[in-house]
Amino acid sequence: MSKVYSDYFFDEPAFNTHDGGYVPLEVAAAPARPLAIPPLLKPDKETATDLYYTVTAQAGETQILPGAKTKTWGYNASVLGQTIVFPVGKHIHVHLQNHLKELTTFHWHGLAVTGPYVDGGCHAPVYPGETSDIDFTLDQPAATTWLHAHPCPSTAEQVWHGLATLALVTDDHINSLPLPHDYGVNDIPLVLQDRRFHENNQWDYRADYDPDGVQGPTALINGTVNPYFDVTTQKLRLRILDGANRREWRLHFSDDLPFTQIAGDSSLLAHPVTLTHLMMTCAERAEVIVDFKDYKEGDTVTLFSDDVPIVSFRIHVFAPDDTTLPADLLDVQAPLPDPAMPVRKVVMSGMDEAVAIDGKKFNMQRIDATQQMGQAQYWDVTNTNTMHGGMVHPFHVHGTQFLVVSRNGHAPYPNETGFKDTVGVNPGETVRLLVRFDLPGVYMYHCHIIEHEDGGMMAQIQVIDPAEPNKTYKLMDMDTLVHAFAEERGIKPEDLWMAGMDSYMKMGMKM
Ligand SMILES: [Cu+2]
Repeated sequence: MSKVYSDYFFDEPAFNTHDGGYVPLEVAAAPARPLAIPPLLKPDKETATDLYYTVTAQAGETQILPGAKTKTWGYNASVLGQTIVFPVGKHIHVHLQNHLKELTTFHWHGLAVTGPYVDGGCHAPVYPGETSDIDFTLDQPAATTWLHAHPCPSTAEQVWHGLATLALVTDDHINSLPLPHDYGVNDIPLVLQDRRFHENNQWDYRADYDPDGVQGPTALINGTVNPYFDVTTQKLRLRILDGANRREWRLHFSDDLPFTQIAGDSSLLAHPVTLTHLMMTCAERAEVIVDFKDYKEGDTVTLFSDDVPIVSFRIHVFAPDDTTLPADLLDVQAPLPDPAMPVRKVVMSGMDEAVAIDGKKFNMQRIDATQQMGQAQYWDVTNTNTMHGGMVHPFHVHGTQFLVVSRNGHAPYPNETGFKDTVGVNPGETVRLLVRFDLPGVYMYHCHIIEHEDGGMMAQIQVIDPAEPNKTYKLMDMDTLVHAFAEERGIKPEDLWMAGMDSYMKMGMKM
């Protein structure tokens, strides 16, 4: 057997468990329920070349705990959403509908699509009752990506309400591999989130607000508290998303059962990696294969985060499965950077309200950097926040899939051999990335502790198509958004509370 890694790789003193404001997970008191499996979203129409979907942001109520239903938001669902499948090469059309009472945006986290409108960041609001149509054709490796709301500075609150769902990019290569492919049976999404339930089983974002990231003591997996899954195959493929606003998940199974990671955020890994422990930072994805060959009907295998059980896998009769993973999963083609190109430096600093990128808070109207389309460049991303042990900032770039080249000059972690779009950066660390954008547009890059991005730990880059070097984009501004949110809520703009605004005001800065 190949090497089995048994550590979390990240710096232990920076784990969120050491935060002053850390909210530990609690063992769920609610009765066990079957794990909710988000249904696959049915296309409106499909031809040999084109695929049409409608995605609706909507409010609803969800029976999460016994008793009162919880008021939640979702995509084509009362909470979270339906899972969307995007085959590479097909021309995809998505009709976006906003049935909420406030504006939202539809951000495709991990998709290589043009910015800033199709990408769906803050520049692409869809107002209540309105619709928008986008279309794109993907040319990227198969991956587990996701859709979430991204309206500044209310991304964190909207995701907290439930606006997050998976989008699976598929291609012929991944479909040809001997992997579990039966969605809902042996190919299982696990969206990891945490919430605090207040009176009447409701969520209260403002009551729980923390500028370093909102947490709750109750783990929700695909929106299910205390879930179990009935295992009917020897092997499971788990597509895990850290969909929490702030929480890190340190995952391990009972019996320290080893599992094999096959994919990260944006592609398969170059080679499978066998682990007993896996830490995920916000917005990261991991696909792992779990082999239950040593278990029998009636056994239960438990998935833990730290020492709290979060999912029970109840083992049933299964047929023997002796398939083996290929030693090489993906031929990772690293783009060649121009040696004359300077290394881009990006500094993530601060904590609480003081968070910033390169000493500045985000401004929607300001372009912080430019890069030529198709040209690979090294980015050195540094986390200077080392006070009290510091914290890991998960750094995300829209519109690209990058490679992790090094961490403080050393090799990246063994499970960072594929393409990624989010990377956890330890305090005092510089992570070198190799970044190439293949499409033009304006793209945001930011910390994915969502309260940090709302609080201004975000910047934007314009990717320039040499064929259209002077192209400009209409960029949203905070005044327009604040007035729209206030009008939608029927209040004066000065009475509006939105999480990120506090961080600007406490620092005496204008958004
Ligand atoms: Cu951060």
